[in-house]
Amino acid sequence: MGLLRHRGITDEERARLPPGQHLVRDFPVLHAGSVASTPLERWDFRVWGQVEHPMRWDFDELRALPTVTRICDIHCVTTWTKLDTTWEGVPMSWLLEQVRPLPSATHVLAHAEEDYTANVPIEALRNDDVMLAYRFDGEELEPVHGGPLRLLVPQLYFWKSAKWLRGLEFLDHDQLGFWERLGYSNSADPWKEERYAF
Ligand SMILES: Nc1nc2c(c(=O)[nH]1)N[C@H]1C(S)=C(S)[C@@H](COP(=O)(O)O)O[C@H]1N2
Ligand SMILES: [Mo]
Repeated sequence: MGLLRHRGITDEERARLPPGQHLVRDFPVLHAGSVASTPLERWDFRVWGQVEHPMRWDFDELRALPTVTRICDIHCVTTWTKLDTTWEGVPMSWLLEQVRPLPSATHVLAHAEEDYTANVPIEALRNDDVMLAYRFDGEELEPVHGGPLRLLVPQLYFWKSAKWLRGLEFLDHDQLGFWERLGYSNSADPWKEERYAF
């Protein structure tokens, strides 16, 4: 057992652990498939579907958009929780103002490299911490953690936070994402311990 494990956990930290979760101090890496490596010259980010203003940004354009920094806790369904993670990127509130979802829009399907997808209700995007994240802990987001860009929806189990994000599709219905089709919970609220659909 490493030194960190002996340091234990404070009452304040314990109170921030959703049911069935344990605290980690490192940053585990989890994904299906391989780390994406699309050259930045060919990289773009698109928003389409049930929106008034579909958008497309290349990498430089995306990096020139307004930014926000947020500190939040993240919870993986495999039971690890990491507290006080610092992220920087484009706030979802700003993006929603730009693209203007149509009244018919109810859900968003996040599209990542290699056909990874994750679905979230639009309401879940309205939380203040939600962003298109490209920096972590004051550094460029590492490729293994989803760089150059990942979705961050920390209120839901972390599989909804798609790494190597390439686009958001606004839908007038719900459509299950990669893990949701494989039996993970659709709603994915860690505080309700919504891990699996069955
Ligand atoms: N593109 C993509 N994003 C993904 C995944 C994946 O397999 N592919 N796995 C999800 C899962 S299950 C978790 S727990 C987090 C892990 O992020 P991390 O490796 O930065 O800790 O990424 C999520 N985003
Ligand atoms: Mo996960």
